[in-house]
Amino acid sequence: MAVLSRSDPEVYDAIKNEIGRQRSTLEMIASENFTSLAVMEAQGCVMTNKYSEGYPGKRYYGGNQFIDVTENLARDRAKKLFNAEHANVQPHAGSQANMEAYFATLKLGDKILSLFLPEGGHLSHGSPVNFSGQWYKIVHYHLDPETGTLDYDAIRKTAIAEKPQMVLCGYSAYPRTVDFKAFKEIADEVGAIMLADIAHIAGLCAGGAHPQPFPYADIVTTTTHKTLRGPRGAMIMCKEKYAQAIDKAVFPGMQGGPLEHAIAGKAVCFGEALKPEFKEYAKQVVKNAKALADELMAKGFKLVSDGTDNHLMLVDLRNKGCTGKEAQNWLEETGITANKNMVPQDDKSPFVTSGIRLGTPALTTRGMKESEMKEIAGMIDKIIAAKGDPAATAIARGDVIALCGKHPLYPELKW
Ligand code: DSN
Repeated sequence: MAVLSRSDPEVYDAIKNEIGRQRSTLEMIASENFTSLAVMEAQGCVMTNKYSEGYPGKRYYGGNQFIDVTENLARDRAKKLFNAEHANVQPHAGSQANMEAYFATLKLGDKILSLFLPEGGHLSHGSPVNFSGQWYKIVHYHLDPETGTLDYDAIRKTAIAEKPQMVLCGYSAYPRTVDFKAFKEIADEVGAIMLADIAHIAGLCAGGAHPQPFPYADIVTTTTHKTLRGPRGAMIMCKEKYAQAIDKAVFPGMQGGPLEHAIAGKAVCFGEALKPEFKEYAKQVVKNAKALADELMAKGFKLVSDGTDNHLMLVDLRNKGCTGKEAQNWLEETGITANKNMVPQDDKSPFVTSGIRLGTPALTTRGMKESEMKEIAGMIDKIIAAKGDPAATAIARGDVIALCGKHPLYPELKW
């Protein structure tokens, strides 16, 4: 960043400090990851200079011959990766992808059936403070209070009683495998569209570590930066019969000029995800999550659903005598980054919460395996037990720095 360091030292310093933070902390926010340097090179390129409203071969501006190459590569690779009939790689973010999918297939006021946000759903799945809760009628299904898992019979009964136009599966904090076939059967029974928002698990689906949503889903939305490990952004995939409506909803319906530098980054990410080593990464993410979950449970932590099948787990801290907010702060002081999270039947506010969500994608990208997960579970146990004690925090900080030192963020750069 030689040019930036001279032209804007303030921004340069902030970026340099962020590099230092990422190198010296354990990133356990389940929705975060580290892109490859190739993705970052593609995203930080001259394609940011270009206007390209429209789609490959049908643009409203001239000069798009090379932009078309990268957008076509991104679309074709996405289709191959997820066995999709159609892909639109222009959505800027996950919430926008959902908005565009609803806009393409529903009328304002139509009914969407989705998981309740405090039990693992997402704001854009019908929260009253989000556009989705204001423009559509929302009915929620709930996790089984005993098992903390999806109860497909109960979801089916709610669908039959409520007759939604859309049945939505896809979650921000659900640690178990999603049965897409069961959701499709429920949607078909009530004549609804089935939308799968696979933002969290996309990399696992692509890497063979979680079942794929197609051929069951009608529409699939996803971000590209979580387990999929690409640039920040999103995409929508769908059955051919929805392709035209989806494309129209994205442009000109909701967006203007696509971010073609981000689309170049998406193309590189999808290319990486098609390689055999991505399958190894995806499987290791899940193995690491299981190792971390098992070790935490062995140390007396209560996990929602008693474990995990995917990349994340929800720790219910009520038996540990602390809140999610306190745990997040104590962990952060030692360099372990995680987020407080509501747990089912939580009596605390979303700003306090009774749980923390932990994920393994970013640690896996750094090359960590089951033995490091056990070590990290031990650190988390000691940190929570010490309740912010300064001496214990200092020791844990040293342990985190030592572990980070063994797993460079970008070995190619010796970072
Ligand atoms: N904010 C994301 C997460 O952390 O799960 C979801 O969009």
